[in-house]
This record gives sequence, C-alpha cells and structure tokens, in this order.
Amino acid sequence: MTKITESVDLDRRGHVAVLTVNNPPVNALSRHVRQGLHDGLKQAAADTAVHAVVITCAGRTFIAGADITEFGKPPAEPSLHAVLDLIEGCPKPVVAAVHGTALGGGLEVALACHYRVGVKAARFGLPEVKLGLLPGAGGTQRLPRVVGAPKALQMIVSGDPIGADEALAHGLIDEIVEGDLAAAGVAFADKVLREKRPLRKIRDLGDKIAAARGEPEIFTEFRKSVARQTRGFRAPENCIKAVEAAVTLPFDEGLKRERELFLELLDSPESKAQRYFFFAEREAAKVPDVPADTPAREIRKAAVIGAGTMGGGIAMNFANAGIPVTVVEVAPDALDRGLGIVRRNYEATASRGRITPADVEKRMALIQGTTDWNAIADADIVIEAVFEEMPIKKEVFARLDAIAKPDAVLATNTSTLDVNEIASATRRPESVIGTHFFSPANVMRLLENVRGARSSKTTVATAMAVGRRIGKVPVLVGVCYGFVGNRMLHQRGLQAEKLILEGALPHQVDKVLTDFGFPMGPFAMGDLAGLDVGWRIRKGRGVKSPVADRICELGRFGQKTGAGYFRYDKGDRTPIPDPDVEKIITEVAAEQSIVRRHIGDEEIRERLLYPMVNEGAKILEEKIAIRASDIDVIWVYGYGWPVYRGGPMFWADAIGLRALRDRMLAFKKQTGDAFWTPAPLLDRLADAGKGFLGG
Ligand code: T1G
Ligand code: NAD
Repeated sequence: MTKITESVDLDRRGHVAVLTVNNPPVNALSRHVRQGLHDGLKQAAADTAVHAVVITCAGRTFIAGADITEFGKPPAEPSLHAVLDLIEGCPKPVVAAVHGTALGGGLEVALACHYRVGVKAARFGLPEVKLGLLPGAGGTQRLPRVVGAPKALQMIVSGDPIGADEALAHGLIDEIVEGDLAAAGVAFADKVLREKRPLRKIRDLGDKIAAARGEPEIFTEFRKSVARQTRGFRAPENCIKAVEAAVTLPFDEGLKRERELFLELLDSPESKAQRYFFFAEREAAKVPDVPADTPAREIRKAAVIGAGTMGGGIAMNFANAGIPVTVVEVAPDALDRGLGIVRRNYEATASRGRITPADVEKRMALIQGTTDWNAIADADIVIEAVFEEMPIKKEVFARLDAIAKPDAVLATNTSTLDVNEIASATRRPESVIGTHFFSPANVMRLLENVRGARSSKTTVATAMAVGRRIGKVPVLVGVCYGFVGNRMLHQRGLQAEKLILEGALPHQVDKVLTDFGFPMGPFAMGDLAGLDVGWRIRKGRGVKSPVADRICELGRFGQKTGAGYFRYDKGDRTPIPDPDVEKIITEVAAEQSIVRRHIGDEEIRERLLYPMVNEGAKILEEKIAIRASDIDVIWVYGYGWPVYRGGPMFWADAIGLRALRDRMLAFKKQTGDAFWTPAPLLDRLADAGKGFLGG
C-alpha cells in the first residue's frame, strides 16, 4: 500500500491497482483528494504490471461531492476536470466501486470511469441544485448520455438520489455487488480484462441523447412540470439549459456550456445562501453543552394527548417511522373525528401513489386511539397537543405525572405557553420539554424543541434524536413567549394588521411575501393555521387585534370554516379576496381615525421583515436561540422562508445591518412608534459594520 496523499492510498491486487479515498466524514473531493487521485492514476497508468484500476472509498460512503467548504475560495490545482480527463483518458479500464452515496462530484468521478459497480444500498445523485449550483464537472453532459435526457433532467433538477436497482436499470451502474467492495471491484475489473471489454467512455456514447435530439418538447414540458416547485430558484433553469446543451452540442462544447452555466451560479446570491444553509442545518443539530454522545432514551412506543389539528399529524410522524403510538382523547367522537382525518390523509397520499394502500393499513395499525389514559403507561415519550390554555395543560401534565412510566419524556406541543410553568405541574420537571411541531405536523419538517429551565440533558438529547428519527429538523430553543418562530412571526403580524388599516389590503400584503419567495403571505397563512387559535391566545392574554377579532367574532376561522381574511370555494384552498373583509378593515380604520393611503410594496416588505430581524437580535441577546443560523433554519423549515435567501438573519446581513437599522429609525421617526427601536445587538453590530453571522 502506497500513500499517495494524506487521503488517497494506492494498493495493488494482482494486475489491478486499487485507489482508496479516505477523507472523513464523507470523502469530499478536497484538494488533497484530487491530488491523490491525479497522481495515483498517473502512477497506475505508467505501471506496466497494472492492467486495470479500481477507485473506491473507505469509511461510510463513496465520494459525496466537491468539498463545499472550498467554494468561494481561489481554485486550487488539480481541478476536478483535470482528474476526470485523466480517469476517462486512462488507457486501462477504470472501475468505480460505490457504497453509501455517490453524490455530485462523486457521481461525476464514477461517470468518468469506464465501468461502475455498487452495493445494494448504494445511492447515486447529483444534488448540486440544492446548493444553488449545477453538476459542474461533466455531470450534465455524461449523465444524459447514460440515462437519457428525461431521466437526467429529473435527477439533476430534483437533486434527489436514486437507489442501486434503479441505477442498474438505467445503465448507470454495470453490476450490483456484495461482500468486500474493493475485492468485488477488482473481480469486476478482472472480468472486464478477461472479456476484453472496451474502454467505454461515456463522452462517446450518443444513442440516448440522439433520442432526444429534435424533441424540444421534452424540455418545454419538463419546464412546465417543475415551474411551481422551482419558482424563485435560479439553478434549475441553468440545469435544464446544461442538459439541453448535452443533447444539442458535441461533448466538449457541451462541457464548455456547462462551465459557463455553473460559473453564473457559483457567484450568485442564491447559491451563496443555499451553501450557507447546508452548513446551518447541520450546525442546528449540535447543542454545545449536550455532546453528541449524551445518552438519549430509546423510543419504542409513543403517545399523543389530543387528536385535533396537531395531535393527528404528530401521531402520523411516529407511525411513518414505524413507532407504535397511542392517541388519547376526551371522548370517542373526538377520537373518531381525529383518526378519521388521519386515515383520509394517508388515503390521499396513497391516491397520489406516494405510498401503497398496504402502507395505509400498516400505518393505521400503528396508531391506537383510546379515551383510557392507562393505555399510555408504557410509552417512552408522551406529546401533549390539547387546547392552548394553561389550566388544561397543567391538569393534563399532572395526570401524565401520575400515569407515565418513570423514565418517560413528557413533551408539550404548546405554541406560546410557559414550558416551565407546565413542568411545575409535575414532580419530574427534568423530564419535561417543549416539542413544537408546525401545521400540518405530518408535513412541516421543523421541530422547535423548547428546553425548560429544568429539562435534563438526557431529555434534550432524546427530543433532538426523536426529531431526526421521525424525519424532522430539530432546533433547540429556550423558553419565552412564542419561542423563536412565533415570537418573530408575532412582530410581523402586528405590522401586517397595521398595514391593512393604513391602506394596503390582505391580498396585496400577501403578494409582497409570495413575490419574495414565501409559499403564502401572513393572511393566507393565518387562514391555514386557523384564526381561532390566535383568537383563543389573544383572549387568554387580554390583547386585541381589532380586524382579526372582528373577523373571528363572525365565526370566520379561515380554511376550516370556508372564510377568514379570504373566502374559499368548497374543496379549494385558493384564497379569494372578500369585499366583506375590506369593509371590516375600512370600518375599523375609520373608528381609529386612520386615513388610509397608498402603500408601496417596498415599504410593505420592510415593515413585515425588518421587525422580524430585530426580534431575532433580541432572541440572540437573550440566548433563546443558540446561534443566528438556528433562527434561519427555523424560518426556512417552519415558516417557508425561501432557502435561496438563506433565512432572515443571513438576509439581513446581505442587506447590511446599518442600512436595515437606519430604515427602522426612519420608520420610528415617521410613526413615533417605539416598536421601531432597534435591538441593542442590532445597533452594536450596525455601528461596528458587522453581521449576525460574523464577518
Ligand atoms: N463538502 C464538505 N463537507 C461536507 C460535504 C461536502 N460535500 N458533505 C457533507 N459534509 C460534512 C457536513 O457538513 C458534516 O460536517 C459532515 O460532513 C457529515 O455530514 C463539481 C459542484 C453525504 C448524504 O451536495 O448530502 O459536487 O457537521 O451530517 O446526514 O459538480 O452530507 O459533522 O462538521 O450531512 O450522514 C455535491 C452533500 C457537492 C452532498 C451524508 N454534494 N452532503 O449525510 O451526514 S457540490 C452534495 C450530503 C459538487 C460538483 C459539484 C450529506 C450526505 P459536520 P452530514 P449525513
Ligand atoms: P385543536 O383544537 O384542533 O385540538 C385540540 C384537541 O385536544 C381537541 O380534539 C380536544 O378534544 C383535545 N383535548 C382537549 N382537552 C383534552 C384532554 N384533557 N385530554 C385529551 N384531549 C383533549 O387544537 P390544535 O390546533 O391541534 O392545537 C393543539 C396544541 O398545539 C395547542 O397547544 C396549540 O397551540 C398547538 N399548536 C397548534 C398549531 C396550529 O397551527 N394549529 C401549531 C403548533 C402548535
């Protein structure tokens, strides 16, 4: 075994040279890996005793792509292109032996090889679009030549990997192998030599792309089919153009076109935001004083109290992860209603072909409904999702304290209430934590875990681990009113109500945020979540929101009642502006002697988003959030902040905190409203010319 570089070893097995990449944690193509492959290949090519080469990786995965931490830095030789040319141009067969994930530049390395084998569990993908990029090392030119243009479009624009079976079916790999991977790679190389198979260079393959030549509708139809989910993203269109180039241009010209399209994206604000977010999401999983090896409770059985809007969705998450879950309700009719919605949701998913009817039954079988509280005595975690009223919450937790097993984690899904006060209703506050899901709970990926003053490290570790296990992105926050997300949302809501009183209309305000990239605006979002939830909270706190209160007094709770700020046709979720609401708004404005005026979109955007950022600064000062990037993860996964804008704190840094702070002061001067007072942290950073994310 020869060490070519710190991360690449060269070994000889008979006439086959084996190049092994070992660059933990995911064998990214850092400069020393590229150097190692480059020099190792040269060595193997020059060695007359070597008749073939296998490229494989140590550790948990094949190469997971270019080293994202190197982006934005001056390019270092050898380039990946140079390495791939060496692989494809090698006069001896080169075989890629894949396990784990061959992603991005990793799949491009495999595509430059003459043959590819993979283990059954291997996955293959080009996820660059998720970083606001495109496969920039020949992936957009080689993949279509193997799997055809339509499949390549689907893989490159979705960024989602495919499994080994599908890869084999599409000719992306030549064989699924078992046992020791390097040995299997060598055996395959020996077979290639024995059978005198040609050096199959994908650059020379033409039949699959020929099939798409003269069929521009493939691209037109594809653009139409992805228009909705790619709205606002820059990278998908460049990905499509690059695949078009693969079909219409000779290989080397296509490669040049790919390069142009890649460089356009590399410096784009969207890709910078999405690359920032890649690391922000991974940082959010880390809790400084709760090391990754802190023992978490094993969750074999779960329970949910309340089968309402949230309880049902929460139960589905556990069933989806194969964990049996018991749902407790006050009465059989409430239970039937709640579990009926759960079954209909599963059947709707099955009707769209995402799960099978058998899956529906399997998951429903994991969800047991009851009104008997003793049924939850053996649950490892209990999540409460009953009405948002403190007395009811405390009564429920006192009862849980009496029934639940000693080491159970007791969690509350409250959206605003004091988790410490809820915990005080038990004799085991160290086992109590907030697990704040977002509506619809079986869909939204964010889980805001709320650490109480007495929550133990094991309880925190368990809540974070459970979150990942049920497919959520858990972020840990502290106890305060509305935690992080709802607390910032509240500031936006206050301004949204003022904006419609002063002259804007709900659909105009919503359009400003949907143009910004949100899936919906504040008013349509209120209608989705149910205006009664906010009304119940306001009444509980003795605060008023004149327009919203008046709408609720009319029984207009949003989508669930067919009308809220907007009205909805039966079975349709499209918000329709309603003159009745405009009438309510103008009446309330008149009662408050507000002279309505034209308000421009720029002002609407600033007044909705700057107060959120300002509240984010206060949240950081109070250490309710561990880091600024956690706030961004919360807003992207919980509230639909467009990922290509990074999140509110990243976005604020991009605008410049001084400019943002000065606009707030301008609004303060204009309105005389202390609401616009910049947070001390914002002021300090603005004066220092710094940002929330350092720099
Ligand atoms: N570069 C640098 N660091 C990376 C990395 C990468 N490509 N991938 C992962 N990491 C770090 C990550 O930050 C974390 O660090 C640790 O590895 C474990 O990751 C030319 C332009 C492979 C499926 O987009 O999807 O190739 O937090 O927690 O859940 O065309 O990582 O421990 O310090 O995510 O098991 C394209 C990105 C690059 C794949 C493993 N490739 N990675 O998931 O672990 S662009 C990607 C992933 C490119 C070429 C272009 C996942 C994974 P830390 P993890 P995991
Ligand atoms: P909901 O009114 O739809 O459901 C509450 C359910 O709890 C009802 O079915 C009720 O019968 C049941 N219930 C009440 N008291 C009970 C008891 N003692 N034992 C068993 N069941 C009982 O309310 P929801 O929207 O699901 O909200 C539930 C909790 O989740 C609240 O704390 C809310 O703030 C929070 N939350 C709501 C949302 C949202 O968007 N709706 C989002 C996040 C968090």
